[in-house]
Amino acid sequence: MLDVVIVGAGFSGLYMLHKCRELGLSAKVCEAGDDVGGTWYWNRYPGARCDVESIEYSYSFSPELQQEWDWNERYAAQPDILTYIKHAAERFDLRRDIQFNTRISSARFDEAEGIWHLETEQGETISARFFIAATGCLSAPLKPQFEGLDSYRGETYYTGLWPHEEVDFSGKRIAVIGTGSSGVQAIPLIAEQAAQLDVYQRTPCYVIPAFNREVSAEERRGLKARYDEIRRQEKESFGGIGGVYEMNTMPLLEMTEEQRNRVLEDAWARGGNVFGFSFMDVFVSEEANRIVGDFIRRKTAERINDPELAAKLMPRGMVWEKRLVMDTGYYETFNSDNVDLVDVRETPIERLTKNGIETTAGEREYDAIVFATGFDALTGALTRIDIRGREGASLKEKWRQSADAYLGLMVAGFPNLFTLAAGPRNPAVFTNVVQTIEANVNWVADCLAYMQDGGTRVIEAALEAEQGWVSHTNEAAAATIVAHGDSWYAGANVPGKKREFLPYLGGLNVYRQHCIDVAENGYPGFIFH
Ligand code: NA7
Repeated sequence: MLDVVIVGAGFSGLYMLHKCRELGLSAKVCEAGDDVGGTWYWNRYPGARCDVESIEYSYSFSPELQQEWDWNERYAAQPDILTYIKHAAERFDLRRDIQFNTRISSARFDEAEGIWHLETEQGETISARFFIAATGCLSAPLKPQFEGLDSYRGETYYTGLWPHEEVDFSGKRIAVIGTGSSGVQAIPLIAEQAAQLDVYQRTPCYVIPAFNREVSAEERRGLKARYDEIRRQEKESFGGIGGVYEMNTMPLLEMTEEQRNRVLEDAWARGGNVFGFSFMDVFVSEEANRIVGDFIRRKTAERINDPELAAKLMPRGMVWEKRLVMDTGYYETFNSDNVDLVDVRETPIERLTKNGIETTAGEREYDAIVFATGFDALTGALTRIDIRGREGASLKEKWRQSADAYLGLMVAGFPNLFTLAAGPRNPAVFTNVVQTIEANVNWVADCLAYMQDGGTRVIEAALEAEQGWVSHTNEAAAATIVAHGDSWYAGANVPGKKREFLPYLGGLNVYRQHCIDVAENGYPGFIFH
């Protein structure tokens, strides 16, 4: 029997394994894919890249790794991130404890023994004292249930389950359904190959230019020289980013109009999340939110030649109500003759047919349909496993009522199960996720060391503590103006899922410190046996 079984070999699972080894615990990672990488293993669609500066979207726990690795672009592309994760796996000799091609189908906590028994799809049972879910927050792809889905005879692709072989769209008629981050990243590259590309848009997102570029050797040297400072600033920030560029911290509403325009233009010119996290009053002030929204709309309109098309592509809701999207050439793609927009709010999709897609405006034929339709975020990866805690209670059933978790790390009734930046009530999706992962892994490792020292074998979240944390996360969400939208943050994209705002919006800086305080104060809210 193992001390620890970790599910998932992405950023979080790999670091957790490394920490378990440091503690002298026997640990194994079970991974459904045939290699490491997690999100970056599965999401191989054209154009996939991170939207946090790579120098920051990377492990900080090893100064040596930081110094030896070269990020050649501001925002690394998926193949480069995957190469980095593979390098980390080799560098820390992690592969020998990873079992690939192993999808966990169920997990049962044996109360008498204090042991988790995990069952794989192949029928193997893996037992361990601790079950650590490193399953990712956006890792359960959603397949929309269009009528006739199975009758369509052309090729189908899901951005979150992209084939490993190169997909060639040259000369083909393609439909892309979905215009979140994945669609927005993939569309310009698919358009370059396709004879005809139709983009099916339900909700236009706020899209900020990434201004991705190469990072010169000299610039890299400069960044590496101040890595400690960059990491320190990340730790002090709301989103776990901000160390590379100096961000505006002054509320928009306290600026003169001239100042405001200068700061908005300046942040826009630097692009990506520098813009996204430069105006924190968008989270709390409708007026500030409208100013930033109008600014983005003005900039967006300048990028699209046809005003009628621009009107359809224009985002309308609150900024940050859905995740901001970073693009490279997205809107310009619509200026090409071979690209067309289908607004499915105007002409809804009725069904898929043998040859294509039928909307209320008629049928269009395609050689391939790309579904960029998102994920069952924050709960899906865990509820797709039949997880049973005390008295055989089902996690899926519990979360059907309310997706609760204490500190976004443990669930009452499910002893010795930790979730790493993977479940509800955790700030991960509003942050540089690698930083949240490190905060969670370090906390769990410290907790395991505490249990080793104290000779305790079982830890669980007390129900009252969980409810207290859930109330706190609800209050943090209610204190903003962005938590009411139809977003995957609130489960709105999954038919039948309870509508509740799942992430913690209090900021990674506040969250990290709170978790540290809980540990330093002897883990109030946790019960040890
Ligand atoms: P998202 O952001 O959930 O985007 C999914 C897109 O697919 C979004 O535009 C949806 O429209 C659209 N969608 C979903 N179902 C349908 C149906 N049935 N019909 C039409 N359109 C549909 O997922 P992504 O993969 O792009 O990005 C997820 C995160 O991964 C992202 O935030 C980054 O952190 C990385 P909707 O907005 O729901 O109206």
